Amino acid sequence: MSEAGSYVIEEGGIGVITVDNPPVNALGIKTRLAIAEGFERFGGDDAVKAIVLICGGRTFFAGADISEFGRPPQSPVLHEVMRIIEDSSKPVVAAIHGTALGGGYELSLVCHYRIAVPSAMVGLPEVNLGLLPGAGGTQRLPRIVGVEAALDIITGGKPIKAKQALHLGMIDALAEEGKLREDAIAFARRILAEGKPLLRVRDRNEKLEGAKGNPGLFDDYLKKNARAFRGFKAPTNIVRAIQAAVDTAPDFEAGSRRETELFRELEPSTESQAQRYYFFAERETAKIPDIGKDVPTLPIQTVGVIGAGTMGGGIAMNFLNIGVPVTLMEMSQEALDRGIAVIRRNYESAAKKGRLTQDQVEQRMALITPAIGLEALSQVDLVIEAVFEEMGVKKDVFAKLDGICKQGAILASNTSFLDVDEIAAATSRPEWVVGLHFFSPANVMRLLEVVRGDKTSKEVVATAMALGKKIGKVPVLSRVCFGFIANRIMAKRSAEASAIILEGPSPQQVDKALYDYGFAMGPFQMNDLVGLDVIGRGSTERSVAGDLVKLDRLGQKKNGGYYDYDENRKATPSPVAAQVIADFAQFKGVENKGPQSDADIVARLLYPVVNEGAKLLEEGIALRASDIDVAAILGYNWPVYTGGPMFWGDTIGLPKIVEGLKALGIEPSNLLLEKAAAGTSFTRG
Ligand code: T1G
Repeated sequence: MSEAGSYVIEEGGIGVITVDNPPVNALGIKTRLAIAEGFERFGGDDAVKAIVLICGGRTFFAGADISEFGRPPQSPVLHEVMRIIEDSSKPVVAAIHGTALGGGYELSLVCHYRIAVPSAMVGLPEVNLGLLPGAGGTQRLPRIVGVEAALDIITGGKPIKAKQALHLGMIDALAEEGKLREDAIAFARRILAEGKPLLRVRDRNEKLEGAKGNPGLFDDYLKKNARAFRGFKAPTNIVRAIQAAVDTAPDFEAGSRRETELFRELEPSTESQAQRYYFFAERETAKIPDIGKDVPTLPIQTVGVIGAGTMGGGIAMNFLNIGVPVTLMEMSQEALDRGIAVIRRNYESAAKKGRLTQDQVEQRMALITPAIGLEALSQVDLVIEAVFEEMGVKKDVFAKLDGICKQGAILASNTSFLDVDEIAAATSRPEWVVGLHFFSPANVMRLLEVVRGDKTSKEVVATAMALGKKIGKVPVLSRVCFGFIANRIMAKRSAEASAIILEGPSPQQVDKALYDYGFAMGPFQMNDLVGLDVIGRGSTERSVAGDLVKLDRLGQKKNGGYYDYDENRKATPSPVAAQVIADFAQFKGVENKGPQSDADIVARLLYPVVNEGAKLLEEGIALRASDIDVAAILGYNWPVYTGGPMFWGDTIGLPKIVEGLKALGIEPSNLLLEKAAAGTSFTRG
């Protein structure tokens, strides 16, 4: 008897196979054995006329077991199990709840029918793992939804709600919420009563006909999506696998062989290893060694946000989105009105794009209590301060909050760099003070750095981490240091970028090298976008950016910056900026070393980031290397197919990183030296 399977024959000869393998019924060996046993039992039993395949727990099969990749396969492998189902002479109905994803949805496609509850979602997200649906998804889905829809669904990798899936034909019927088992059994009975011949998805070829003899369709699709697919291998292989389905139809096996070839190209690739690593890394961040599930989290039913500017407004939206009332506080009515108008504008534009209904916009806006003065925050459960980034201002605010807020309120600062312990010391309740560092735009960026002060209590940390997940963020725990995790390591990239352009490489060459590495844009394009007056704010030291600002060159918004811009904001190299850089290099006494290769530029800018990450681990600021990778990927769009700085450093090889740092005159951290010497890694176990 399989550990994860149970088998019951219901009235009318409906054999129900129930698989329950927490947490998500991933198609690991236990799950596969349970399915195989069920078909073993019911296949040969004349009392069974039809079969329902359903899962216990929170979801239908959520895909292949990602942790099994790269390990020797254990029989029965997924393909064997799917063959057993697809060869069934009895109708098989997949009963779907939760998220039937990847191999889970592919497994439902070898069943004859699919029924789902309205809250269910289905999809083929393998592209997010640098893979393609390797269990027939690229061959069967186009046979159901057509080629164009299949191209979007599989390269997009997003889950699809049951109602939309029904419309597309990805499922055949909707069950009543909470009555999946009964409705699936009733559906099976109806199928028997109708007595229709069994039709397998693999034998349906009519939807492929239109694309036959139109190879241009696939090349055009890749061209149209070149920007989105840039640097990723999987999307191209997905398109070619779907093309193979069209070219080989009706020979399903031929298409399936091509799919397997294209899958096998991806599985061992560094990109896919990096994206599979990242999948688990994102889920690891919430695990804090000294704070177990026994530490209670505190109820957060009301929130106060101080500051209704860009950050404060964005922060407030996170809580409004999950139905938590927010007291939004400013010092002047004009600032408050402006902030609330921006929040409304954001929601209205989401409604225009169909992401929200007008009712939802109004419901969220109704949750805002505008307020002038801190006294309005006396009863909230959590206060998040998003005022000017200056220690004196912060300490003054927290000292006042200490006298106003109820006992048991959490006092959080959204500071990006400053010392949370020093802020906490301005209160009589440092154990209730924590950093909640949002990244701008705060209602969009998924990274939330939770900064744990020396005195922050475990309950407050646990509550902050859980709240981060509740508002749809990925919470990464940081101890106190200047810049915490993401800003601190990426400041190294900025510093090296500012230094290297004094030695010869132009801003455009540096930006191109990092763009080709995989960043959405390079540091100088970014600086021009943010604004050179903002970048240099607070710094008294002379810099190229400062010299450009003196010429009233503020970046894209005014007169150009490192680049010149035409009326369409198209960037071109700037002779003025080149002269400013040359003058500054002379002022600093830096000699021009002539041209450098893109590889040298990448090493110069990114090896120091790896080194700084190693220091974060040495100093105990970050809990684990993968947290640093999550922070860089989510906070700075570090290309996910490299795995992030630490995974990438391991890919390059730590001895090479050490050698490169020394050649740059940069002292490698002790931990980096130790690992390089020992031949160990940060992220490879
Ligand atoms: N394999 C192994 N473990 C998995 C897993 C999977 N597919 N999915 C989730 N987990 C673990 C996860 O690590 C966490 O563990 C726990 O389950 C809860 O996950 C052949 C090749 C299903 C929407 O890509 O999208 O099929 O931290 O925190 O927020 O073509 O998990 O508790 O120890 O994410 O409720 C394709 C991946 C695989 C789906 C649930 N499938 N999973 O979200 O919980 S490749 C996927 C998810 C494949 C075939 C191809 C989500 C979820 P722990 P969670 P959640």
